Amino acid sequence: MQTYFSADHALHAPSFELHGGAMVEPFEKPSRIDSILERLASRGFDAPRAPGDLDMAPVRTVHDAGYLRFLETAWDEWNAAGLAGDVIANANCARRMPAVREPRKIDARAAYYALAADTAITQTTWRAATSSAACAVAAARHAAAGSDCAFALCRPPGHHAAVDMFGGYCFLNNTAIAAATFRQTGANRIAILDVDFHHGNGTQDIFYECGDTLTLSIHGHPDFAYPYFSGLAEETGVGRGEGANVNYPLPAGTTWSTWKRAFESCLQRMRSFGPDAVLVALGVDTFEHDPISSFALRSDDYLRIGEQLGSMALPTVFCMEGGYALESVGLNVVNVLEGFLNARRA
Ligand code: SP5
Ligand code: ZN
Repeated sequence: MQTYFSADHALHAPSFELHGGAMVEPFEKPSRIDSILERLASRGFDAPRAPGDLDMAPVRTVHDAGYLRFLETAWDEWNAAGLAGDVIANANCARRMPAVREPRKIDARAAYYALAADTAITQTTWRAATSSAACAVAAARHAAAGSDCAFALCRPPGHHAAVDMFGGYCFLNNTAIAAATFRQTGANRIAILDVDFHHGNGTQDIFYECGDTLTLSIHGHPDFAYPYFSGLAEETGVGRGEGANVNYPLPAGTTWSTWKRAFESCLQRMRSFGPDAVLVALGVDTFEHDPISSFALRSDDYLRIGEQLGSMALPTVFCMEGGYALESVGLNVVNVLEGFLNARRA
């Protein structure tokens, strides 16, 4: 399994995160990646390859043009306006506000494009976000070119990034960009399975009216879990996308036996959809010791996830999402990949 990885991920390293009424060290930080790289090496995986420069064509099919302009220039404009530190929204479009459109001033535009205040944009965030998406593009190309599978070690993550919103530590939706890349190579039907603890609201948003992309997400119920305002089972898609979005909101404390039932239902839905390729939004913040999440999967459970995905026998690209238990994130991620390869070899 080839890994794609860019050292430029480390260019995104905000100095704080607003969390539970305090400014804390961000949970989503560069050292998460070191733990995964170390584990890949110690388990004998091929050395990671750097992706080339990001091809913006698939990105433009996924994200709004004004949003991309904003992301690229936000910090410079913020700084030029004399604002302190990094770009962080202190307002959002909220219920019944009638003037939802892009305003003019940079702090107002940050509020327009942000879905939450947990995510800051630094001077070099754009470079990190594009390097992350480039890993997803390179992995999709590698899998489409006949190697069948690849691991995009994306950072920052992507699944909360919607057509025109950033937040949840995400800026560009890497799995959606990988799907657009697969489409450039002729794949038509694509399944995106999101196993991160948090609902993949961005991926759902991007493909909500699309019937050729099956989006599935297993996550903490929005009654208690971020991002709170999406992820219910009744969100099934609209128009041509009706029936092509599937949500599995699960209770706090969910262990393998419950999680596995939702997962097997996903695999069943994917089989009947008949995808040409599978993308996995691989978050391991479902781990029992994750500091910001509340499921209780164990390290061995990730082997089982990988095995079942491998048994689907479809071109598969894994894109890294969340997972914040630094001491175990490498083990858990690599367990998924090893389980996958074991099933493929069997
Ligand atoms: C990619 C990804 O995993 N993004 C997650 C973003 C979550 N940001 C806000 C989390 C708020 C969690 N509060 C939980 C309190 C636990 N003590
Ligand atoms: Zn997550």
